[in-house]
Amino acid sequence: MLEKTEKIWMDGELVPWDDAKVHVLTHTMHYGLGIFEGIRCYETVDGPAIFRLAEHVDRLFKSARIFLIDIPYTEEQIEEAIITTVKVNGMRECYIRPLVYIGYGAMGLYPKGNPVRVSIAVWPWGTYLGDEGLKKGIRVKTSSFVRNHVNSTMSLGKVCGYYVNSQLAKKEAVSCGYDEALLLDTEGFVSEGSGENIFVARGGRLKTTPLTSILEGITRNSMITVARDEGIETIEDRFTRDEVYVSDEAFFTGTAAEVTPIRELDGRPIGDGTPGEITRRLQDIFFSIVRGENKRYREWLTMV
Ligand code: PPE
Repeated sequence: MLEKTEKIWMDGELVPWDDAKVHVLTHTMHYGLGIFEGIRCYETVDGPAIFRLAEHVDRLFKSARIFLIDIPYTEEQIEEAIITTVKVNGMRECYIRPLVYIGYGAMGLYPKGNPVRVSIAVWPWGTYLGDEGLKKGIRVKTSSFVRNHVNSTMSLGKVCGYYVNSQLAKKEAVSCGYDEALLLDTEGFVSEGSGENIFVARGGRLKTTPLTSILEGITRNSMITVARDEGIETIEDRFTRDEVYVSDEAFFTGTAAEVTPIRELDGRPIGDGTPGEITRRLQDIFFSIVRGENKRYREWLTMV
C-alpha cells in the first residue's frame, strides 16, 4: 500500500493528501494522454537531495512538446514546486511523481480548451524490485507483448497511456513467476523493461539499446557517463535476446529500479547467475552518488 504523506501540490496549491481529488470525467482518465515523471530524493550527509531534478523536469517538458500539451508553468516553477512539495512533507527520502493531465471539460478525443492540470505527489518508496533483487539480481522473462511501435505512440515521451503496454508485460511476467519483463521492439530487438532501461556487458564492454524504441532514461544516461569515467565504453546499438543469454552481465536502470542486476533471462542464467563485476561497480558508484558521498557528480544533486 502507498504510504500517505501530508500534502500534494495541485495547480499551485498544497492540498491535504485525502483532498487531492479530480472529477471522474477528467479527460486523461478516459483517454490516457497525460505525461509524468518519476524522480527520487535521497538522504545525504547534507540533508535530502533530489537526483537530476533539472533533467527530469526538462524531460517532462519534452514529453509535453511531443504530445502538444502546453504546461501552464515554466520549468523553473515546476522545479520550485517539486522542492517545495518535498520540503513541506518533511521528506528525507522519497519518490516524486509530477503528473500533467488534461482536466475536466469537453469529452471526445479533441479536448479543445480543457484545462491542463499539474500535480506533484511525494511518498516513501523502497526498492522497486525488492532488496534481494537489488543485491542478488532478478529473474526476467522476455515478454510476448511487443513494445509500442515508435510510430504508434513514440517512445521518448513519458506518457500515461504508454504504460498499458508495460502493464500487460509486467502482469504476464509476474504470473509466470518472474520479477520483471523484457520487451522486444516491433522488429524483434531488445527494447526495455516495463519501467527500466537495459544494459548488457560482454568482454568488459557495455551495450545498451539505442533511443529508437525506449524511454531516454536519466539513470541510463547517468550510468553511461559513470562507466565512461571509469574507462568502460558503452555502445548504443541494437541487440537480440540471445545476446542477453550469452552476455557476462546484464542490469536494469531506472529511477524506481535504480541499478538492478539481472541474474536470469527466460531460464538462462546470465554469466554465473550472480551480479557481475561491472554491474556491482556501477551500482556501488550509483548509490555513492545519490547519497552525496561521491563529490565528482555533485552537480547531479539538488539540495532540498
Ligand atoms: N523505461 C521506461 C519504460 C520507464 O518507465 C522508465 C522509468 C525508464 C525506462 C527509466 O528511466 P529513468 O527513470 O529516467 O532512468 N520508469 C519510472 C516509472 C516506474 C513506475 O512503476 O511508476 C520510474 O522509474 O520512475
